[in-house]
Amino acid sequence: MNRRMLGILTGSTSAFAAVALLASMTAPAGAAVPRIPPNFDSSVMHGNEAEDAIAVNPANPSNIVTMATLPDVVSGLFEGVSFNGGKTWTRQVIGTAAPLGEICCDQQLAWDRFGNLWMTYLVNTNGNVLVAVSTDGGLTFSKVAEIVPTTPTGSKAPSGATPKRLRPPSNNPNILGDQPSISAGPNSVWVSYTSFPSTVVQAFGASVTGLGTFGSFSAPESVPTSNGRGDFGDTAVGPDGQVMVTYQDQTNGQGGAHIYTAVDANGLQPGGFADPRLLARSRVGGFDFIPAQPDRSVDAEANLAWDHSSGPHNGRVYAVWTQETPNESDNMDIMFQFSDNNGATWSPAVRLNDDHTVNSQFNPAIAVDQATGDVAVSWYDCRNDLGMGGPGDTDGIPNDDAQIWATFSTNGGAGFAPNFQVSAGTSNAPDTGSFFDYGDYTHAAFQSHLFYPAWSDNSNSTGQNPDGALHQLDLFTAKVVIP
Ligand SMILES: [Ca+2]
Ligand SMILES: [Ca+2]
Ligand SMILES: [Ca+2]
Ligand SMILES: [Ca+2]
Repeated sequence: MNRRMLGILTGSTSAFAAVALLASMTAPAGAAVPRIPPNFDSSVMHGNEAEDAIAVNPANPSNIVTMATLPDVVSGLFEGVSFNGGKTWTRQVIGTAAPLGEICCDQQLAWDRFGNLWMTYLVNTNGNVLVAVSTDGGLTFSKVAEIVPTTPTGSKAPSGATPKRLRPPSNNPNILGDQPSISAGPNSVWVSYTSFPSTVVQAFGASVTGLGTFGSFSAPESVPTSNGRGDFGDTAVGPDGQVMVTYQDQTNGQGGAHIYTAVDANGLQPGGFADPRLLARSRVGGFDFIPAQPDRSVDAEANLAWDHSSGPHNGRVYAVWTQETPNESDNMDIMFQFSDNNGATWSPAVRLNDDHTVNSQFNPAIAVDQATGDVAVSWYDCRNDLGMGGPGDTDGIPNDDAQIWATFSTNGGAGFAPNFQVSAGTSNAPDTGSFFDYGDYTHAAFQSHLFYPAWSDNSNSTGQNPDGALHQLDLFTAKVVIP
């Protein structure tokens, strides 16, 4: 019924009208727009913290862990650990040497139901894809896997494909994994990544049976037909252990991309991924430059979240991605779809950002609350930067200042709440003095009605940024209570 409703609403109305109508279904007229939640400066650290990861402990939703790449230093990640929902933090830099390795970048996090916090990352010294696990709420990590990306026979690099990792590995700059992502299901954990130079999407996983109890990681398997045209992917694990990856086929340039999903229906059992299915056609390329990310650029940043909550939408998988309308207009929007049949068919794409501007929304993050089945999405949003001053504009230039906005659905994605502002301040990536801008992605975590978006912020809205005067980025989050 929900999918039929979506079809009707999107069939004959503009995307905006559809979203506005959908929003009105879940928000009675006069419903209060959520107030901006208190913002937490998680990093309070010199230099820029960008490209952020966050996870929340299913067993203790006040235990959150944040991580950021450090583009200004040779190696290491910022890590913040909170046991009180972000009020106070244990802060450290990890991965500057053994045993985790000299971490370069591309860290992502996933917390499983047993309490294991999984992390994937890349190092400066080789092109491998690594996995570490924490069993103490994020305070310490142990390296548990180091996978060597493989190259299928007959592979050929597409013209102009360039790894987008922060820096190439020192020993083999031409053979490497890039853009890894990680996801935990009920009884397994999976990582997918792009293997360069063939730009094939590969995935590997392990069974998980308890806190600190898990099997060996599998050898990487390649997604059929992704060879030569897969990058900027994401990973999700379903309730029955099935695994989905998503990726875009345009690995460079600004022109646009097809976004695909592919499923390994039985996960860790023998048998690999089926042929990919087309999810959407985006006009966002692999390196699509916008005023808010003028040096780093953005990709379509397709991301997945799979409901294994045992609730009414158990088994539904959600996808978000970035559209640009028209091409090279910098009018980026956040699109949303879902599937009830492992990606065989998808609901029509609806636009989640409900602004009336032609400004950029980019780097979407999606998370399912596995306690309730609710779904929430956050993103960087330039809607309030018309270049005319005011709280959304730091410099009189339109569309280059970003805030964080979000929305949520309590009915499986049939309707969404009106968008609400999460960041108290307004950030400007060109002011950071860093080529990395906010990085390639951000993340959000959602557990037991608590939604924690993570983002990079140089507004210094909390007054704690040690480089506030230099407009360098700190890693922020906020605790958003979803009713
Ligand atoms: Ca484009
Ligand atoms: Ca837009
Ligand atoms: Ca501006
Ligand atoms: Ca900083």
